[in-house]
Amino acid sequence: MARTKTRATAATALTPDAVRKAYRDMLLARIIDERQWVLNRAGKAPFVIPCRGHEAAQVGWGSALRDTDFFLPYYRDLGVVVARGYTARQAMLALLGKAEDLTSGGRQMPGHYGWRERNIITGSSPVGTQVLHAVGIAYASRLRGEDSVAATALGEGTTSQGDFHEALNWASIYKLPVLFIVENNEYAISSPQSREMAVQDVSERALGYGIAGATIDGNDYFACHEATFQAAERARRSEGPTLLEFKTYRTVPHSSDDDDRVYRSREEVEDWKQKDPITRMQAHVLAEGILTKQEDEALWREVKAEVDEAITYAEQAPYPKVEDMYRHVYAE
Ligand SMILES: Cc1ncc(C[n+]2csc(CCOP(=O)(O)OP(=O)(O)O)c2C)c(N)n1
Ligand SMILES: [Mg+2]
Repeated sequence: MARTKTRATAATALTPDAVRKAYRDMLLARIIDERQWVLNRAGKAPFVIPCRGHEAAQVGWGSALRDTDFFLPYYRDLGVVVARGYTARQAMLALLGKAEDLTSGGRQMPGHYGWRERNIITGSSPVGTQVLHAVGIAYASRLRGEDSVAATALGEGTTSQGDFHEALNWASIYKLPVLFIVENNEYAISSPQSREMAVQDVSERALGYGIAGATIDGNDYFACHEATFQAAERARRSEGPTLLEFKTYRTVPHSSDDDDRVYRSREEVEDWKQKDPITRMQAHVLAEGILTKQEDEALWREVKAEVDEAITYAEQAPYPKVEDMYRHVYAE
């Protein structure tokens, strides 16, 4: 199937309410992210893996699917889980390893999102394992005669792992209802894309498997949402998997343990900050009259207050009890 390249904003039939929610989710992910970083620098949170810069891509794909679909995000995908209903409180409880943490009762590293009720499947720390899990889940949906789609995300560096190629091969042979979503931020920690692969666009890899592939402007919420929605509809019609590449950039280091000054220039980072997905969405909602300037300012205050409250709540929440150490480890 042909590979397409989309860089323009797609015309979508989203209601003003849906656009407002998407903007709010992007903003919530951003503010949670910024505050988590501060908590790390203050010595309160051991490890943070930021979503900053990826919000349009993440909320874009996270909001384009149905409740009955399956979500296999990767560690950077805070925006995806926020779009599925994950709250600031849940994010802070997980970050601080508190007992009430929804994803693992305070046991997992931050960024390992799992939420059974919302069909969010937790990932493992070796990159790319979720891609194979998504294919297995899509195959199971097919065998059960359901019309659900499994969507998984990964970084562009992870497309050089064997798991990714095995997953695409199998999914393409059986035309499984699975979406492979690559959030291409040009780096795998310190390795630039040119050291990860010899192709310009990750979507070129779709050709080798005979499946649909597209490169999308990953800082454009509407383009990411539309591409995901259309790919999911094709999958539901048994037309096979799609490899979507969302070109974006993380404007901060890989993790709280990384120093990006050693491998990329400040000019490059500043250049990408000028293309910030939230500023772009904000310009859209104001220009379209979806929010007035006053309503926008009120929204930012509301979201910041929500995150402040979540931090206070999570800091006061109890840690898991020692007696609970083996819960969820052995059958009970
Ligand atoms: C199999 C494996 N190799 C290496 C690592 C260490 N590691 C964690 S994240 C990462 C970079 C992945 O880059 P990319 O796929 O582009 O995603 P990004 O972090 O840029 O979003 C690496 C090498 C790992 N977790 N698992
Ligand atoms: Mg990357």
